[in-house]
Amino acid sequence: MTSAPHACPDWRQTGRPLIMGILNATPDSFSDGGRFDTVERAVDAAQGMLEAGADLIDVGGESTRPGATPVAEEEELARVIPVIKALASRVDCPLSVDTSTPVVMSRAVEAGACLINDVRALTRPGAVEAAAATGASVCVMHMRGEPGDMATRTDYDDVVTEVADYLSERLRCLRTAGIPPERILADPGFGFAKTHKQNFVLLRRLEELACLDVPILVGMSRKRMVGEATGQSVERRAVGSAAGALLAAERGAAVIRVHDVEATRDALAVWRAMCEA
Ligand code: 8Y7
Repeated sequence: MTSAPHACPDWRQTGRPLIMGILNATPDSFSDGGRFDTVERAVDAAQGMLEAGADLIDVGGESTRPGATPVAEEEELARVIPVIKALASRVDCPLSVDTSTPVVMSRAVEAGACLINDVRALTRPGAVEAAAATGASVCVMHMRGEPGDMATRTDYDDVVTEVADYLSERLRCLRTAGIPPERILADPGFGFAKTHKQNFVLLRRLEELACLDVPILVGMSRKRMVGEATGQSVERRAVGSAAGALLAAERGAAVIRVHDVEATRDALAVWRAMCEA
């Protein structure tokens, strides 16, 4: 299949929560297949997620898991750009790039991405300018510190207010840079510098983020908050994650970032059937 890369939708008018499938463009430590192998597997994985009901695919080359080692810019480019190029020509859906690095943002959009998903909310030097210059959509997420130290930075008076205040400041910055409202998403950053309880307070009160006046993206998939609630290991968290997706959808989430697309799609289908009855 060859088709032009997909444009992003207007996130404010999707009419239903969209499912963003997670694609890790990180080398498989058990395989020595090299880059080509990584690209082919990424295309297969993306096609599988689309068949299962994903609306868009998020490609990331840097692990943001707590304690992960940072990836050099050249390495991040080498991981992410070939995968986005391959997906843009062979997979029929909008593509997102999970990065905080300005040059990766520019190159990924050139390669076919229409959304920049930045867990650091465009705080690296030059990131706002680079993102604005691409004309792509952006998702700004709340966190504190860096993946290495964020576990200790969980002192909030009121986590919901403080997350909203932070995001509100970042949104002002995006608007000042000229990024139009239909291209902006915000994310409370489940699991990033939050305790178990704070994550669930954020989920319960997700509707309060409507004050930001931008669509909300959430990512809880397979995270520790789901593991602690269910007692399940990371590979057995699909059901718990789908339950989390449902609770977020009910509280107004516009985009849900997940590993287990089929489980999420079915959970959302049951919720929508109820809504439409
Ligand atoms: C999130 C994310 C991760 C999230 C957004 C993981 C890249 C950790 N989590 N992006 N990225 N929101 N927007 O477990 O919650 O997937 S990485």
